[in-house]
Amino acid sequence: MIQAALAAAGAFATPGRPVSAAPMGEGAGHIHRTFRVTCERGEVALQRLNTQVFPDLDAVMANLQAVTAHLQGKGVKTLELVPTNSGGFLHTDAEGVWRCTRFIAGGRMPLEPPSLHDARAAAKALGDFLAAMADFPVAGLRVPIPGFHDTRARFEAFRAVADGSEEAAFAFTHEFLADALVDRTQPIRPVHNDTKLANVLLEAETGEGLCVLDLDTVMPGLAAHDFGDLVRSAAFDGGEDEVTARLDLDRLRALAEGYLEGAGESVTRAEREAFGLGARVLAFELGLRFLTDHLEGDRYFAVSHPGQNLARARAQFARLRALETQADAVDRICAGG
Ligand code: GN1
Ligand code: MG
Repeated sequence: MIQAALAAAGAFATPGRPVSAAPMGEGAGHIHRTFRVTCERGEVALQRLNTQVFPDLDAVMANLQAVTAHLQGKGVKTLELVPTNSGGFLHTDAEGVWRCTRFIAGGRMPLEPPSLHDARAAAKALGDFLAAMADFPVAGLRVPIPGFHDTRARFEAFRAVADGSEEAAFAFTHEFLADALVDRTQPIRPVHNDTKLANVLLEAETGEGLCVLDLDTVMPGLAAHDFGDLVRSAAFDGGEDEVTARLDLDRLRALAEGYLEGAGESVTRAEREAFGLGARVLAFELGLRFLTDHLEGDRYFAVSHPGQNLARARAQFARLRALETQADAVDRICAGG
């Protein structure tokens, strides 16, 4: 795959000839394969795109170009596409479809689990993103993955393959969450939709937010989806497939303060008041998605060993349980109170 990445990099207008490639963000991204490619006069990030998950690459690329242009116009640091030598932004070869962006120097991933400082900085970067996208016309966004955060549809997909396991039984007791975010007075707006901590880059020197990554799922949605996904990923100790689910309320507060500081006036009170619920719904929804994928034979999320998606599902359900046990405090903190 390294050789394939190097060969594919040669099709892009890189800063000099590509010299070496190394996998990047391994274990963090479950969908595309990403490589850091060193060229004669600089570095790029090269991705082999997952066309099963994103069959409509036209929509993905149209959104990416429009969103990055919008952010650049506001002076917000964002991904910069590197064109191919023949002019477009995608290169197709026998290995698949490739995309290239400039390597963002001077960045680092947030600590795992995040320190209070990293949690606040990453959350602020995501809040800034919401605010910067607030005046982007929502109707101008294409929808590469329909129903991405349609929790009811995710539940029905689970129901169709459900087994008699303890995890499935737990999911059935929480069916009410499938419709919980519907019928609230929240605006449909441009949101990121995949706000896990690993999708934010911090400045290596200062630890402040540097760039929000992974813009492939920017679509119409709810602020509660973005805030909820951040909480389900960042407010707990333990990795995504570890069942230890200690909810850190101080970190939750840092996430809420950072996010609300970034989002500022662009977030309404009704939106804020749904943030705690958003965290529970997103933990539930992702648990359902992992469990469904496990029952379907790991067709969607990349796994390093059999049973990993089941472990990931258990971990999300454990997080949901922890969020429910302390729901009053969670709701108050998430709403900024
Ligand atoms: C996937 O692309 P990546 O790895 O950042 C998934 C998200 C999940 C996340 C869980 C397109 O995100 O929805 O929350 O895994 N992205 C897609 O780690 O399905
Ligand atoms: Mg993603």
